[in-house]
Amino acid sequence: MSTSTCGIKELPGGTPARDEAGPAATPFRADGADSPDWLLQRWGVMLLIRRAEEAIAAMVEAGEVRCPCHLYIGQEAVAAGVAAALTPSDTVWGGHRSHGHYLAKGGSLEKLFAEVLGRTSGCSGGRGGSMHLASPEVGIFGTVPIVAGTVPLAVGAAFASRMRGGKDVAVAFFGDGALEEGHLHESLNLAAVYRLPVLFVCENNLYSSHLHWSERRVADNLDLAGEFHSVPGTRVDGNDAVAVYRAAHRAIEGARRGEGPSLLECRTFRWRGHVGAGWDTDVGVARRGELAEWLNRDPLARVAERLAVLGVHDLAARERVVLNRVADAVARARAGASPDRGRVLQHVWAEAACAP
Ligand SMILES: Cc1ncc(C[n+]2csc(CCOP(=O)(O)OP(=O)(O)O)c2C)c(N)n1
Ligand SMILES: [Mg+2]
Repeated sequence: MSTSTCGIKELPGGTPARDEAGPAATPFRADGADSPDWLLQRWGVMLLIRRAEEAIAAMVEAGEVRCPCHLYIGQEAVAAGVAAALTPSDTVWGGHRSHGHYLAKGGSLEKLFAEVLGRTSGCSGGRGGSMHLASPEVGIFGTVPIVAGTVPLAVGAAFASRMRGGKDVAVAFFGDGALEEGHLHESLNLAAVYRLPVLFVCENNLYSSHLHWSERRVADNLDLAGEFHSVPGTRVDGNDAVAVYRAAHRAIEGARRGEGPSLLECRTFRWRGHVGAGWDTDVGVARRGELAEWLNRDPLARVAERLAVLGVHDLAARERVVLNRVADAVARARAGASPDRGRVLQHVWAEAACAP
């Protein structure tokens, strides 16, 4: 086996192992996901995520945002592709790198900026910051920085959906590092035993902080992580929104029909450092030089290429609309109030625990 510079192990002869990798690898098909409208809509979601995060990066660099921010830039096709397969009442659960999941599921842009700026108008009242996003009204039940922390909660939500006799599916987004947490495997098993409607989405960006997967594992086989627990897994090119959507749609509709959980390993790469606005480094440690190749696999450019083949070339006006939306939302978020210091213990203790 060899490892390509983009970090995907290749079989002899250059075939990527269990991967649909490679620009434009997904064939055009006569389904909704190859209509200009669908592609424009997904491109718009990905662009919103990217421009929103660039705005956050600028505020981090300026010292205006003080909470740790883990940027999603480069991974947008995963959130946008999966969200396209979800209904408003399906639930989404995330981790420390979840701005994209929040926006793709329909979370308010202004409330995201307000949250990272620590304003009371933030989606968690300005108390949570970048890593604690919630917006139950659009199905975002929580993002939590404890690695894999929300995965059992997604299984619980799927259990609740089953007990209510509903059709809602829960989606747990987590990274490749999260698959090293024991309770993630307990979650896979419980979901399989009860055939729960949950999709486990592993965003394998090849690194856990600055540690490459090959420093943490013997084999490149995260798509098989559920197999021992009887949860089927699929590896998909995570920079291809169409491929992600098709795989997620298949799994989610199966879960709705009562066929149980599945796991999607989406191969992707973050462009920025593990935390903060810098490019490619974590605590001063640079990665292995893969970034240049992954910049060429830009998920936005790949949708734009598909649109061009369908005759849609000029995206500039749409780009301006998104930029203006982001600028307006930042301005409104900045104008919000900071939390009152006297209320710092509010929401910390339950009433009964405080009672004499
Ligand atoms: C239980 C736990 N252990 C360790 C950490 C410190 N930590 C924060 S992010 C991270 C890396 C997670 O990597 P991965 O799951 O691949 O997600 P990525 O950052 O690549 O999106 C670690 C180890 C933590 N927050 N929680
Ligand atoms: Mg990772």
